[in-house]
Amino acid sequence: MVNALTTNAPSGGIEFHNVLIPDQKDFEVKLKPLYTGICGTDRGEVNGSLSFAYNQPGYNFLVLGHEAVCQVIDATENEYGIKTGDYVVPVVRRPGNCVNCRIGREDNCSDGKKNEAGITGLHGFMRDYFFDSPGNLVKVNDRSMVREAVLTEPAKNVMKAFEVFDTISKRSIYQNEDSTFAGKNCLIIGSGSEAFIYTMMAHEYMFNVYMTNRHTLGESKLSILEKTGSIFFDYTDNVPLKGIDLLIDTSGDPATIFKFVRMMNNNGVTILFGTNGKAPGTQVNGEDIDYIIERNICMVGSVDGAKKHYFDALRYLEKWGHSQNSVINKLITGTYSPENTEIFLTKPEGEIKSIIKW
Ligand code: DN4
Ligand code: BGC
Ligand code: ZN
Repeated sequence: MVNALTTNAPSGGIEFHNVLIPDQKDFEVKLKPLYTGICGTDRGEVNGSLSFAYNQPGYNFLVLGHEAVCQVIDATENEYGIKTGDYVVPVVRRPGNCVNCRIGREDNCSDGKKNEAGITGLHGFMRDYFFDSPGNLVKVNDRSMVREAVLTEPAKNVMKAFEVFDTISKRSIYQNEDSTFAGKNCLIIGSGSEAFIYTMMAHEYMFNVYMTNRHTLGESKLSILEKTGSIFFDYTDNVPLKGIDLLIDTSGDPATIFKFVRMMNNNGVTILFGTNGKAPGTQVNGEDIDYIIERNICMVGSVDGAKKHYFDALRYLEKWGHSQNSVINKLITGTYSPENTEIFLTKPEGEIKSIIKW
């Protein structure tokens, strides 16, 4: 028996209780989650709006949790060098049999037959302990960053999305004559944890970075954003930029996305990342299509990330965490106990990332 936070996917609900999950001792490593993060995906599962979530076969519940940092409490010798006492981040996706899954790119799974811990068909990490295979673990070397390492999972999505951006921007000469992106505009729609991580990565590319939402932000979020060197605007009030070179959406709201697609510069890239199956539609007319075609604008979806993106994410988090104006620890805006299931139902004021301490 193990204490766990569970839902019944895809209909939803949330419970913290003692459940029976036989130990998988054939997996060499026993793990104790230290912190797990809560994101839009978990809330979608709990409120029943994440239609693609499903329980682990053989169970009438699903243990939640795909963002975690764990301590290894028991490991047998393994080729990955994962040892008892190590701090690790478990990967979310587990490969199926398609060609992308077989080459370690289950983030690009071709037939949808992969699993995602805590989301699709596999128990997640929000429980007292679980067993896993060492190949599914990414080691956190910087012990001063163990709490912040809970951001590795959301950050790996951002690393993958920028890899997609790199690939697409090879279509034409996209950078400046001096080979940088300096002076080009990146706009990020939404202001949750993924949006904040996107702003930091966009600065690595030397973009002018803007964030927008349909309302203004509280003082603390604004001050964190300002420290990253980014500019916030409430688009219902005014839009202070003229052209957009890289548009990243974390809202999943079609009307907002198309409002800004119509401001894209030639050869611009729009990355669709936010999911909101319940968002109302918007009208797209022939002029919008002409606008996209005539400017070679690319709209691309990006989901998940591969194991290498977890390593990239950890490297950037360490770099940002040790920088002079670091805001990394401020991205964690609240730490809760697993008994407090209300946190899944209502977003706390000013939330960037809420985490659970186990
Ligand atoms: P989140 O914290 O719920 O962020 C969503 C943000 O979008 C919030 O700041 C919302 O504002 C904002 N928003 C909603 N509607 C609008 C609108 N019409 N105009 C402007 N902003 C709006 O979630 P998260 O940061 O954890 O994740 C962002 C999104 O990406 C979610 O939809 C996730 O499901 C999705 N996601 C995708 C992947 C992937 O593709 C990975 C992780 C997450 P407010 O609520 O603050 O007002 O791999
Ligand atoms: C996770 C991704 C996952 C996606 C869709 C996100 O919250 O970070 O790894 O692929 O949800 O299920
Ligand atoms: Zn997540």
